[in-house]
Amino acid sequence: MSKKVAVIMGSDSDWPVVKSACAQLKEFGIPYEAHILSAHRTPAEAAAFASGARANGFGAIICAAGMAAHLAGAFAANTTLPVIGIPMKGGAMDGLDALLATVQMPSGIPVATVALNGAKNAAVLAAQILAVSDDALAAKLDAARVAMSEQICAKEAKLQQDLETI
Ligand code: RP5
Repeated sequence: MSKKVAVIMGSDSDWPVVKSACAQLKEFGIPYEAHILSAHRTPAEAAAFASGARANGFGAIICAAGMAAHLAGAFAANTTLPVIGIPMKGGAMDGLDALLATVQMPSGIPVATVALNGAKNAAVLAAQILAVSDDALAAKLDAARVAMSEQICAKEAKLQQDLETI
């Protein structure tokens, strides 16, 4: 039975961005759960979820939050599963505050932080973490890389064609 990924967001307002992480996990065939849990508004529920995550079959946790973005750090404080933080754009600083709050963790409690609104990369990184012990998933990741490479090669060929028409 493959491990699940937990996709946690601090607010339903994060969902339009976070859903692309769920879509990517689904594309890889990775079981996942998505939940709204807040480090500030539901701290006890967030801590309980993080504390029980390993026993409940999760292998990685994605946490998306904006502004005073303590969600990923609060999860990392309560589990030794890998935690991937998505700092969300928005607010007065347009995400710079969330980026720093997510990435600047104290020594010993890491959060692997992706780009602002980097939901797809969060899912790919979670997949890569699970693929360390899952050869079938590793093969899917390899196939995705090949497909990506082919797409870029096709775009390069089209660019060279367009250049001849200038
Ligand atoms: C964070 O505050 C959430 O993750 C969200 O990105 C931001 C704003 O939340 P709402 O006020 O839209 O619920 O905790």
